[in-house]
Amino acid sequence: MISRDGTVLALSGGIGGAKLALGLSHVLPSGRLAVVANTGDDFEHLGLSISPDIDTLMYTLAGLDNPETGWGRAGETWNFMAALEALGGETWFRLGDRDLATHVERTRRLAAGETLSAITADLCRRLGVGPRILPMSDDRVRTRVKTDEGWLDFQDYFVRRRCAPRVLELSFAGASQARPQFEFLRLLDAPDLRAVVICPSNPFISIDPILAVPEVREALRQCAAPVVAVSPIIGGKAVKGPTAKMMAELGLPISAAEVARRYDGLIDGYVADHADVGAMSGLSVQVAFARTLMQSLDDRIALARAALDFADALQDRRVAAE
Ligand code: FO1
Repeated sequence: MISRDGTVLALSGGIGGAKLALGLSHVLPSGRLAVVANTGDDFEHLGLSISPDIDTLMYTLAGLDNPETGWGRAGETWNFMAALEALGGETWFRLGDRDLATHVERTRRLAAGETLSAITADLCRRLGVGPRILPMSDDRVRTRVKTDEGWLDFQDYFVRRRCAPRVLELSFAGASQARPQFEFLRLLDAPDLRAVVICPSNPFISIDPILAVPEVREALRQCAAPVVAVSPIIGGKAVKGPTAKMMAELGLPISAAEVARRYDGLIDGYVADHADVGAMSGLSVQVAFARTLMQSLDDRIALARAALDFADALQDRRVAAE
């Protein structure tokens, strides 16, 4: 039986996803929120295993995140980068001195045979993160971007090349052999699941990798709880990052409705911004409108509440219709 005090499962990647995850963490008891993190952005760099979307979530939910960049830690120092530069090392991917500890410790524990899930759970415990952060899989999945300059690894495209190359196609290497993280699938099937919230992350590079893991799409379709997605597009523009540019390069209309159409069949509801009130016709899913621009903590909390209220209302309608 779906209940108001059931667990909420959020799917998140990147900075926008972490913002809504923070809002959800303020409106739900820790034990009632689990956030599935995209791991397609992960890569090996300087001999370190780096998981950006896990770390962005972990630092954000721990209140340690750098508010200017959205990634890495607040109050960072950059002695390691400066020393590496002096030695001619690669410094295009910025690793702060405190952030470095996370990568060194994760790399050590992965090499010792621990799973990404176990390491993440322990780092979260040590950093005081209440909600569960679940990698989408403990198997290796890597987003690769086919551009007009050939195939690029994700961070090469996103950071080193600053998303400049034209995107022709995305692939998620390893996804077809990856197993969904064990708790992720169990939660989707749990009778007390209250809702699934797809955060306003970039659908192509943050959410699609999660959906590419076998059984995830089917589990979302079969999910007894309402699945609600929040639009990453406001008034034809992306809030941050390359979503709009990618949509243009992939020949897609840059609109909140287009993203809703891409989730069609997986979601029961879609939260779009008030700016798109006139632009959401012809959709098969129910649409709710809210302020989806998250500038303050209150914005994050209000949007989290709006998404959960909408999911609860969808569930009530389902029950009434039965
Ligand atoms: N993004 C950048 O644009 N420049 C960086 O130098 C950079 C370093 C970095 C270090 C650790 C980390 O967890 C994330 C970092 N990011 C950086 C962000 C990262 O590339 C993106 O957040 C995700 O991969 C896409 O959402």
